[in-house]
Amino acid sequence: MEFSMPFTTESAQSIFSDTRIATVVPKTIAQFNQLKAEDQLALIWFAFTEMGKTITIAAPGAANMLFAQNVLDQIKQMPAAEQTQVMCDLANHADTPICRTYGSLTMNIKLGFWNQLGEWMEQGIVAPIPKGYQLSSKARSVLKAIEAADPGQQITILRNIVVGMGFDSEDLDRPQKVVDPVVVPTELANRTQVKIEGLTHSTVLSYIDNMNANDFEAASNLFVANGALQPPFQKPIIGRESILRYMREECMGLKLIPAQGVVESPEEGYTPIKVTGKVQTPWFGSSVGMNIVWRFLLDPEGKIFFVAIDLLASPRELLTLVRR
Ligand code: ECH
Repeated sequence: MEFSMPFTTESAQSIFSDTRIATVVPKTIAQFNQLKAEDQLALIWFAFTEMGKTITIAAPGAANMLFAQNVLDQIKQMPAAEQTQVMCDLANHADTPICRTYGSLTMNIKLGFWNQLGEWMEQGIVAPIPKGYQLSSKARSVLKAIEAADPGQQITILRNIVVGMGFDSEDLDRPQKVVDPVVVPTELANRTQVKIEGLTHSTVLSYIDNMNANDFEAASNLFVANGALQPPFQKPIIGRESILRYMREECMGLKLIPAQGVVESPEEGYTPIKVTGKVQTPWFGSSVGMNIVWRFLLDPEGKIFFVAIDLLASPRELLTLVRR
Protein backbone atom coordinates (compact mmCIF):
# COMPACT_ATOMS: atom_id res chain seq x y z
CA MET A 1 0.00 0.00 0.00
CA GLU A 2 1.24 3.45 -0.85
CA PHE A 3 1.86 5.84 2.03
CA SER A 4 -0.28 8.95 1.85
CA MET A 5 -1.05 11.83 4.16
CA PRO A 6 -4.73 12.69 4.16
CA PHE A 7 -3.97 16.27 5.29
CA THR A 8 -1.51 19.06 4.58
CA THR A 9 -1.13 22.19 6.72
CA GLU A 10 -3.10 23.97 4.04
CA SER A 11 -5.99 21.53 3.86
CA ALA A 12 -6.11 21.31 7.66
CA GLN A 13 -6.85 25.05 7.76
CA SER A 14 -10.34 24.43 6.45
CA ILE A 15 -11.59 22.11 9.20
CA PHE A 16 -14.73 23.48 10.85
CA SER A 17 -14.62 26.20 8.18
CA ASP A 18 -18.18 27.30 8.97
CA THR A 19 -16.96 28.94 12.18
CA ARG A 20 -17.77 32.65 12.05
CA ILE A 21 -14.73 34.71 12.91
CA ALA A 22 -14.38 38.41 13.78
CA THR A 23 -13.84 39.85 10.30
CA VAL A 24 -14.37 43.30 11.82
CA VAL A 25 -10.70 43.10 12.91
CA PRO A 26 -8.95 42.88 9.50
CA LYS A 27 -11.63 45.12 7.91
CA THR A 28 -11.14 47.90 10.45
CA ILE A 29 -7.36 47.64 10.29
CA ALA A 30 -7.44 47.92 6.48
CA GLN A 31 -9.50 51.12 6.77
CA PHE A 32 -7.22 52.41 9.51
CA ASN A 33 -4.17 51.90 7.29
CA GLN A 34 -5.64 54.29 4.70
CA LEU A 35 -5.56 57.19 7.17
CA LYS A 36 -2.75 59.72 7.43
CA ALA A 37 -0.35 59.29 10.34
CA GLU A 38 -1.68 62.20 12.44
CA ASP A 39 -5.19 60.80 12.16
CA GLN A 40 -3.97 57.31 13.07
CA LEU A 41 -2.24 58.48 16.24
CA ALA A 42 -5.13 60.68 17.36
CA LEU A 43 -7.64 57.93 16.64
CA ILE A 44 -5.75 55.41 18.78
CA TRP A 45 -5.41 57.99 21.50
CA PHE A 46 -9.19 58.58 21.49
CA ALA A 47 -10.00 54.86 21.31
CA PHE A 48 -7.55 54.06 24.05
CA THR A 49 -8.60 56.75 26.50
CA GLU A 50 -12.20 55.80 25.82
CA MET A 51 -11.47 52.16 26.66
CA GLY A 52 -9.31 53.19 29.59
CA LYS A 53 -12.48 53.98 31.48
CA THR A 54 -13.37 50.33 31.71
CA ILE A 55 -10.01 48.60 31.41
CA THR A 56 -7.05 48.55 33.73
CA ILE A 57 -3.91 47.85 31.78
CA ALA A 58 -1.03 46.09 33.54
CA ALA A 59 2.33 47.01 32.03
CA PRO A 60 4.90 44.24 31.66
CA GLY A 61 7.77 43.95 34.14
CA ALA A 62 10.48 46.59 33.93
CA ALA A 63 13.11 43.93 33.09
CA ASN A 64 11.37 43.10 29.83
CA MET A 65 11.26 46.74 28.84
CA LEU A 66 15.07 47.11 28.88
CA PHE A 67 15.25 46.40 25.16
CA ALA A 68 13.18 49.48 24.40
CA GLN A 69 14.68 51.72 27.09
CA ASN A 70 17.35 53.30 24.88
CA VAL A 71 14.88 54.39 22.27
CA LEU A 72 12.39 55.57 24.87
CA ASP A 73 15.06 57.68 26.58
CA GLN A 74 16.12 59.07 23.23
CA ILE A 75 12.55 60.14 22.47
CA LYS A 76 12.15 61.64 25.94
CA GLN A 77 15.10 63.99 25.30
CA MET A 78 13.76 65.27 21.97
CA PRO A 79 11.98 68.56 21.39
CA ALA A 80 8.20 68.11 21.03
CA ALA A 81 8.16 68.51 17.23
CA GLU A 82 10.72 65.76 16.86
CA GLN A 83 8.77 63.50 19.18
CA THR A 84 5.70 63.94 17.03
CA GLN A 85 7.80 63.20 13.96
CA VAL A 86 9.06 59.91 15.47
CA MET A 87 5.51 58.81 16.25
CA CYS A 88 4.39 59.68 12.71
CA ASP A 89 7.41 57.80 11.30
CA LEU A 90 6.37 54.71 13.25
CA ALA A 91 2.83 54.97 11.90
CA ASN A 92 4.19 55.53 8.37
CA HIS A 93 6.61 52.56 8.56
CA ALA A 94 9.40 54.96 7.59
CA ASP A 95 12.92 53.56 7.23
CA THR A 96 14.66 55.28 10.16
CA PRO A 97 16.98 53.88 12.85
CA ILE A 98 14.24 54.17 15.52
CA CYS A 99 11.66 52.50 13.26
CA ARG A 100 14.12 49.66 12.60
CA THR A 101 14.81 49.15 16.28
CA TYR A 102 11.07 49.18 16.95
CA GLY A 103 10.58 46.61 14.18
CA SER A 104 12.99 44.25 15.92
CA LEU A 105 11.12 44.31 19.24
CA THR A 106 8.78 41.52 20.30
CA MET A 107 5.04 42.04 20.47
CA ASN A 108 4.87 42.68 24.21
CA ILE A 109 7.74 45.15 24.15
CA LYS A 110 6.12 47.07 21.29
CA LEU A 111 2.97 47.29 23.39
CA GLY A 112 4.98 48.32 26.46
CA PHE A 113 6.79 50.94 24.39
CA TRP A 114 3.52 52.64 23.39
CA ASN A 115 2.10 52.20 26.84
CA GLN A 116 5.08 54.18 28.16
CA LEU A 117 4.75 56.87 25.48
CA GLY A 118 1.06 57.12 26.33
CA GLU A 119 1.84 57.75 29.98
CA TRP A 120 4.43 60.37 29.02
CA MET A 121 1.96 62.04 26.66
CA GLU A 122 -0.47 62.30 29.53
CA GLN A 123 2.22 63.78 31.78
CA GLY A 124 3.37 66.24 29.13
CA ILE A 125 6.81 64.62 28.82
CA VAL A 126 6.08 63.55 25.24
CA ALA A 127 4.15 65.71 22.75
CA PRO A 128 0.43 65.03 23.21
CA ILE A 129 -2.22 64.88 20.51
CA PRO A 130 -2.94 68.59 19.87
CA LYS A 131 -5.87 69.92 21.92
CA GLY A 132 -9.05 69.99 19.88
CA TYR A 133 -7.58 67.79 17.13
CA GLN A 134 -10.31 67.09 14.60
CA LEU A 135 -10.36 63.61 13.09
CA SER A 136 -11.13 63.42 9.39
CA SER A 137 -14.54 61.97 8.59
CA LYS A 138 -12.92 58.72 7.45
CA ALA A 139 -11.06 58.47 10.76
CA ARG A 140 -14.29 59.16 12.65
CA SER A 141 -15.95 56.22 10.97
CA VAL A 142 -13.02 53.93 11.80
CA LEU A 143 -13.24 55.06 15.43
CA LYS A 144 -16.98 54.28 15.39
CA ALA A 145 -16.28 50.79 14.07
CA ILE A 146 -13.80 50.19 16.91
CA GLU A 147 -16.25 51.50 19.50
CA ALA A 148 -18.94 49.18 18.18
CA ALA A 149 -16.73 46.08 18.44
CA ASP A 150 -16.68 44.02 21.63
CA PRO A 151 -13.78 44.55 24.06
CA GLY A 152 -11.87 41.44 22.91
CA GLN A 153 -12.10 42.64 19.31
CA GLN A 154 -11.11 46.20 20.29
CA ILE A 155 -7.89 45.13 21.98
CA THR A 156 -7.09 42.82 19.07
CA ILE A 157 -7.45 45.70 16.62
CA LEU A 158 -5.25 47.95 18.78
CA ARG A 159 -2.63 45.27 19.28
CA ASN A 160 -2.41 44.33 15.62
CA ILE A 161 -2.04 47.99 14.65
CA VAL A 162 0.76 48.48 17.19
CA VAL A 163 2.52 45.29 16.08
CA GLY A 164 2.41 46.43 12.45
CA MET A 165 4.03 49.82 13.11
CA GLY A 166 7.69 50.64 12.53
CA PHE A 167 10.02 49.28 9.89
CA ASP A 168 10.51 45.56 9.56
CA SER A 169 13.68 45.28 7.49
CA GLU A 170 13.99 42.26 5.24
CA ASP A 171 17.79 42.51 5.20
CA LEU A 172 19.69 39.28 5.63
CA ASP A 173 22.01 40.97 8.09
CA ARG A 174 19.17 42.31 10.16
CA PRO A 175 19.70 41.93 13.88
CA GLN A 176 18.02 38.85 15.32
CA LYS A 177 14.67 39.60 16.92
CA VAL A 178 15.20 40.44 20.52
CA VAL A 179 13.93 37.57 22.65
CA ASP A 180 12.08 37.86 25.93
CA PRO A 181 13.65 36.02 28.87
CA VAL A 182 12.52 32.39 29.14
CA VAL A 183 9.93 32.10 31.90
CA VAL A 184 9.83 29.50 34.63
CA PRO A 185 6.79 27.27 34.28
CA THR A 186 4.35 26.91 37.17
CA GLU A 187 5.39 24.15 39.60
CA LEU A 188 3.63 20.86 38.98
CA ALA A 189 1.97 20.93 42.40
CA ASN A 190 0.39 24.31 41.65
CA ARG A 191 -1.06 23.46 38.25
CA THR A 192 -4.74 23.22 37.55
CA GLN A 193 -6.46 20.60 35.46
CA VAL A 194 -9.01 21.93 33.07
CA LYS A 195 -12.35 20.28 32.35
CA ILE A 196 -14.06 20.75 29.03
CA GLU A 197 -17.71 19.87 28.54
CA GLY A 198 -18.04 17.18 25.89
CA LEU A 199 -14.34 16.43 25.66
CA THR A 200 -11.98 14.05 27.43
CA HIS A 201 -9.22 13.93 24.84
CA SER A 202 -5.97 14.00 26.80
CA THR A 203 -3.88 15.84 24.18
CA VAL A 204 -6.22 18.81 24.15
CA LEU A 205 -6.53 18.88 27.93
CA SER A 206 -2.71 18.71 28.29
CA TYR A 207 -2.31 21.46 25.74
CA ILE A 208 -4.55 23.79 27.75
CA ASP A 209 -2.98 22.87 31.10
CA ASN A 210 0.58 23.30 29.83
CA MET A 211 -0.22 26.64 28.22
CA ASN A 212 -1.79 27.86 31.46
CA ALA A 213 1.33 26.75 33.34
CA ASN A 214 3.63 28.59 30.86
CA ASP A 215 5.19 25.18 30.18
CA PHE A 216 5.91 25.78 26.52
CA GLU A 217 8.39 22.90 26.20
CA ALA A 218 5.65 20.49 27.16
CA ALA A 219 2.98 22.28 25.12
CA SER A 220 5.11 22.31 21.97
CA ASN A 221 6.01 18.65 22.47
CA LEU A 222 2.36 17.78 21.96
CA PHE A 223 2.81 18.72 18.29
CA VAL A 224 4.17 16.43 15.59
CA ALA A 225 7.59 17.61 14.33
CA ASN A 226 6.07 19.41 11.34
CA GLY A 227 2.89 20.41 13.16
CA ALA A 228 1.41 23.88 12.83
CA LEU A 229 -0.17 26.52 15.04
CA GLN A 230 -2.19 29.28 13.42
CA PRO A 231 -2.82 32.37 15.58
CA PRO A 232 -5.81 34.63 14.85
CA PHE A 233 -5.48 36.50 11.52
CA GLN A 234 -2.04 35.05 10.87
CA LYS A 235 -0.39 32.42 8.72
CA PRO A 236 0.36 29.10 10.39
CA ILE A 237 3.63 28.76 12.30
CA ILE A 238 5.07 25.48 11.09
CA GLY A 239 7.39 23.14 13.00
CA ARG A 240 7.75 22.32 16.69
CA GLU A 241 10.84 24.54 17.11
CA SER A 242 9.17 27.59 15.63
CA ILE A 243 6.07 26.95 17.69
CA LEU A 244 8.17 26.81 20.87
CA ARG A 245 9.90 30.08 19.97
CA TYR A 246 6.53 31.70 19.27
CA MET A 247 5.06 30.47 22.55
CA ARG A 248 8.02 31.81 24.56
CA GLU A 249 7.63 35.15 22.85
CA GLU A 250 3.87 35.60 22.88
CA CYS A 251 2.11 33.21 25.22
CA MET A 252 3.52 34.07 28.62
CA GLY A 253 0.79 34.71 31.18
CA LEU A 254 -2.15 33.88 28.95
CA LYS A 255 -5.18 32.34 30.63
CA LEU A 256 -6.97 29.81 28.45
CA ILE A 257 -10.52 29.13 29.58
CA PRO A 258 -12.08 26.52 27.29
CA ALA A 259 -15.73 25.71 27.93
CA GLN A 260 -17.10 23.26 25.40
CA GLY A 261 -15.71 20.81 22.90
CA VAL A 262 -16.78 18.47 20.17
CA VAL A 263 -14.92 15.58 18.54
CA GLU A 264 -15.68 14.58 14.97
CA SER A 265 -15.18 11.11 13.63
CA PRO A 266 -11.62 10.58 12.36
CA GLU A 267 -10.73 10.78 8.68
CA GLU A 268 -7.97 8.26 7.91
CA GLY A 269 -6.97 8.40 11.56
CA TYR A 270 -6.93 12.21 11.79
CA THR A 271 -9.36 13.57 14.39
CA PRO A 272 -10.88 17.08 14.14
CA ILE A 273 -11.73 18.63 17.51
CA LYS A 274 -13.36 21.99 18.06
CA VAL A 275 -13.22 23.76 21.40
CA THR A 276 -14.80 27.10 22.24
CA GLY A 277 -14.13 29.33 25.21
CA LYS A 278 -12.27 32.42 26.31
CA VAL A 279 -8.72 33.63 26.63
CA GLN A 280 -7.40 36.45 28.80
CA THR A 281 -4.18 38.39 28.18
CA PRO A 282 -1.97 39.52 31.09
CA TRP A 283 -2.32 43.04 29.71
CA PHE A 284 -5.97 43.30 30.66
CA GLY A 285 -6.46 40.35 33.01
CA SER A 286 -9.98 39.25 33.74
CA SER A 287 -11.46 42.55 32.56
CA VAL A 288 -11.38 41.36 28.93
CA GLY A 289 -12.36 37.83 27.94
CA MET A 290 -11.83 37.16 24.25
CA ASN A 291 -14.28 34.70 22.71
CA ILE A 292 -12.23 32.20 20.77
CA VAL A 293 -12.24 28.81 19.14
CA TRP A 294 -9.49 26.23 18.87
CA ARG A 295 -9.74 23.98 15.81
CA PHE A 296 -7.47 21.00 16.45
CA LEU A 297 -6.53 18.24 14.05
CA LEU A 298 -4.84 15.32 15.83
CA ASP A 299 -2.81 12.73 13.96
CA PRO A 300 -3.33 8.95 14.37
CA GLU A 301 -0.93 8.98 17.37
CA GLY A 302 -2.93 11.70 19.09
CA LYS A 303 -0.29 14.37 18.44
CA ILE A 304 -1.30 17.83 17.27
CA PHE A 305 -0.93 18.09 13.50
CA PHE A 306 -2.65 21.45 13.34
CA VAL A 307 -4.40 23.92 15.61
CA ALA A 308 -5.94 27.23 14.61
CA ILE A 309 -6.99 29.82 17.14
CA ASP A 310 -9.64 32.22 15.91
CA LEU A 311 -11.39 35.21 17.39
CA LEU A 312 -15.14 34.64 17.17
CA ALA A 313 -17.51 37.07 15.51
CA SER A 314 -19.87 37.03 18.50
CA PRO A 315 -20.48 35.20 21.78
CA ARG A 316 -23.23 33.24 19.99
CA GLU A 317 -20.50 31.35 18.12
CA LEU A 318 -19.36 29.85 21.42
CA LEU A 319 -22.38 27.59 21.25
CA THR A 320 -22.27 26.51 17.61
CA LEU A 321 -20.04 23.51 17.89
CA VAL A 322 -21.52 21.12 15.42
CA ARG A 323 -21.44 21.47 11.67
CA ARG A 324 -24.36 23.41 10.31
C1 ECH B 1 -1.29 55.85 22.25
C2 ECH B 1 -1.59 56.95 21.22
C3 ECH B 1 -0.58 56.98 20.11
C4 ECH B 1 -0.55 55.66 19.35
C5 ECH B 1 -0.57 54.47 20.24
C6 ECH B 1 -0.91 54.52 21.59
C7 ECH B 1 -0.84 53.35 22.49
C8 ECH B 1 -1.52 52.21 22.37
C9 ECH B 1 -1.41 51.09 23.28
C10 ECH B 1 -2.08 49.91 22.99
C11 ECH B 1 -2.05 48.71 23.77
C12 ECH B 1 -2.77 47.62 23.40
C13 ECH B 1 -2.71 46.32 24.06
C14 ECH B 1 -3.37 45.26 23.49
C15 ECH B 1 -3.31 43.89 23.92
C16 ECH B 1 -3.98 42.92 23.27
C17 ECH B 1 -3.88 41.54 23.56
C18 ECH B 1 -4.50 40.54 22.84
C19 ECH B 1 -4.21 39.17 23.16
C20 ECH B 1 -4.75 38.07 22.54
C21 ECH B 1 -4.33 36.76 22.79
C22 ECH B 1 -4.86 35.62 22.23
C23 ECH B 1 -4.18 34.37 22.48
C24 ECH B 1 -4.41 33.23 21.79
C25 ECH B 1 -3.58 32.04 21.74
C26 ECH B 1 -4.07 30.84 22.24
C27 ECH B 1 -3.40 29.61 22.02
O1 ECH B 1 -3.87 28.50 22.42
C28 ECH B 1 -2.13 29.57 21.22
C29 ECH B 1 -1.41 30.84 21.24
C30 ECH B 1 -2.27 32.08 20.97
C31 ECH B 1 -2.55 55.68 23.10
C32 ECH B 1 -0.13 56.30 23.16
C33 ECH B 1 -0.21 53.17 19.58
C34 ECH B 1 -0.60 51.23 24.53
C35 ECH B 1 -1.91 46.17 25.32
C36 ECH B 1 -5.44 40.86 21.74
C37 ECH B 1 -6.05 35.65 21.35
C38 ECH B 1 -5.34 30.79 23.01
C39 ECH B 1 -2.57 32.20 19.49
C40 ECH B 1 -1.42 33.24 21.41
